[in-house]
Amino acid sequence: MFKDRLSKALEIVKVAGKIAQERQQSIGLIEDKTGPMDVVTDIDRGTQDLILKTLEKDFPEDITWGEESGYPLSDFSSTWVLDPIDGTTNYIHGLPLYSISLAYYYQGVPVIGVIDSPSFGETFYSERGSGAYLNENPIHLSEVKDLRRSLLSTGFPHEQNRCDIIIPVYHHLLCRSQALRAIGSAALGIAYVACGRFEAYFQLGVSFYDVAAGVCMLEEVGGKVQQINEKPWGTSSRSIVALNPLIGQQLFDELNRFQIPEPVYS
Ligand code: 2AM
Ligand code: CA
Ligand code: CA
Ligand code: CA
Repeated sequence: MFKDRLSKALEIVKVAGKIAQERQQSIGLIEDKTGPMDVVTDIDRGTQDLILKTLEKDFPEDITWGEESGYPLSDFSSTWVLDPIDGTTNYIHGLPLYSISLAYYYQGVPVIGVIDSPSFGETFYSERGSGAYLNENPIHLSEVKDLRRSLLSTGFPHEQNRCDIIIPVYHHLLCRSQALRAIGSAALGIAYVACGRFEAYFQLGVSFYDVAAGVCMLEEVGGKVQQINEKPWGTSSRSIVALNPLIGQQLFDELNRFQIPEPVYS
């Protein structure tokens, strides 16, 4: 149903990914948004511009929006949602763990997800009802059934109050899983759950544009997304647990011991 949109999205995200990769050694201006923990580069803006303008030309009836658009989004009826560089901090430090994450929402549901990881030559993508793929090959969840054999992944929140809440949870899970990683790109973290590298990705303090493409992909392979308080995930959620259902109950049994409050959208 969305084949034209998926193929255009794949084409332009890969072009933008190549440019981002080439420019990583010569980024230019790095500006603080709210402070040194929250920065934006000319590459974030340039990538967003290129992708959204291309989509606007081909699909003029669609709404297009990106993290750097500078205004809120409320209409998810036929809407492209872009995170032009997910993992900007890694990107400016020369690390390969960053991605371009593009989702297309139809009637409030993310139905296309594209996550490009140019450093590794990996493009993850999905269309609702057609499965999820990594470079044309179908991907699957892992078969690990035991939390103690699970590789969990997270993103550290920037905000002091969220750190205070989540650090004891990290400590608790470190003792009950195989290991815990923070890779610095929420989109990649969820794509890695969808392809079986991680059993779960969870984070306190993310937005829909960080995770929408990953949500589409993960649901396609039978994965689940919820808020950290186990309630359903939606566009206004500010936390996410993206997981392999085989360990879902075990992980929530541990998370629920902490009664972690869902952050208020700001
Ligand atoms: P960004 O690089 O696009 O800003 C890092 O923990 C991951 O979480 C990145 O994907 C980062 O996206 C995202 N993120 C978004 N908001 C965040 C926040 N308030 N604190 C920490 N990470 C955040
Ligand atoms: Ca950002
Ligand atoms: Ca992001
Ligand atoms: Ca970003």
